[in-house]
Amino acid sequence: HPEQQYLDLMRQIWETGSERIDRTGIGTRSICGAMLRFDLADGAMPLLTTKRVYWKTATRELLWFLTGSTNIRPLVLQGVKIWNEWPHANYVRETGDPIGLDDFVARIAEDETFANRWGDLGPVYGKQWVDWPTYRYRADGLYEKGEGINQIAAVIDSLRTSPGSRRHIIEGWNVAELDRMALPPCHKTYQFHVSGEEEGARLNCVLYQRSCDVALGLPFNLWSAALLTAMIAQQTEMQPGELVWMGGDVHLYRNHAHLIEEQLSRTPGGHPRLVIARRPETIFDYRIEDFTVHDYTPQAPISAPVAV
Ligand code: DHF
Ligand code: TMP
Repeated sequence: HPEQQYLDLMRQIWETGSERIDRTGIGTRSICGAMLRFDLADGAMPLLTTKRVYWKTATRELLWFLTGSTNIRPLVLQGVKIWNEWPHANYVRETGDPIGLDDFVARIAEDETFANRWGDLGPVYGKQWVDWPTYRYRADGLYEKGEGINQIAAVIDSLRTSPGSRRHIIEGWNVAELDRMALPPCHKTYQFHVSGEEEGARLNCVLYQRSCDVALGLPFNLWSAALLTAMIAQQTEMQPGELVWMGGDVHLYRNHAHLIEEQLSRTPGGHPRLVIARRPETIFDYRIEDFTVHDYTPQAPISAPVAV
């Protein structure tokens, strides 16, 4: 079963990873470098079955990236909680107001002005993907803001016009803006690759993830990368090919022991398959209702705290 790769990686890190004190102070076991490969043919998805993965939440996050938004408010209004901790921590740190997470999130939902000021994550994925900033140098040596680059639209364009190119890249790691981001991008580089020709063309994707929380983040990251590949394949009239995932610092947090022990005792089952109901005009026109997953009967969810 393709999911066995994930479980093997989890076991390997838990049994052989080196212990380190990380930025969050929780502590991890970590290995350097890992690779997973998944065949996406016929809608096959790397959606874990050994615990329930909230794929609609991950999908809403991906659609939010594609809007270019970096503010958590649109997510909050859809009930998506996965980015709430970072603006909350920032607010408490900057204002000294000891407001709890739930009250902070309620305020983001109710008060748009407050959300504009405190709900933003800085120039993270959404900004870099669809509006990477540029600068135009003037004759006098000063520079002014140029037009932003839509990397998503550019990749779709380059896949259509020169499928054989080795430059189909979406990059999140904008070095000049890292210090303004709540978190520098983890899933930072996507590269697309076309194999086969004409009707048989398949769209493959390599994702490089510099830092990977294997228990909480990776299940979402695999789903989203496969979904983005399927969407771009649909837009460019290709079939989804293979997803190759590569990790840099690949780790498990020490306080995820219960999740890890439980998940490693389970056996994968079933082959979840993605169906996209219609072909929207552009990559920016997908809606959550467009996606369904067949043959997904996961085992029980296993919750664990996210390290902030
Ligand atoms: N920090 C850390 N330490 N790990 C992460 O995975 C992470 N991911 C971020 C931001 N910062 C991060 C964004 N993505 C969850 C999943 C993905 C995610 C953030 C959080 C998460 O908590 N998942 C739970 C609950 C899902 C839900 O409530 O909908 C899960 O069980 O999958
Ligand atoms: P870092 O910036 O110190 O590497 O911390 C980021 C943490 O978040 C790290 O544990 C990796 C994890 N993470 C993921 O695994 N996937 C994601 O999509 C995001 C945003 C974070």
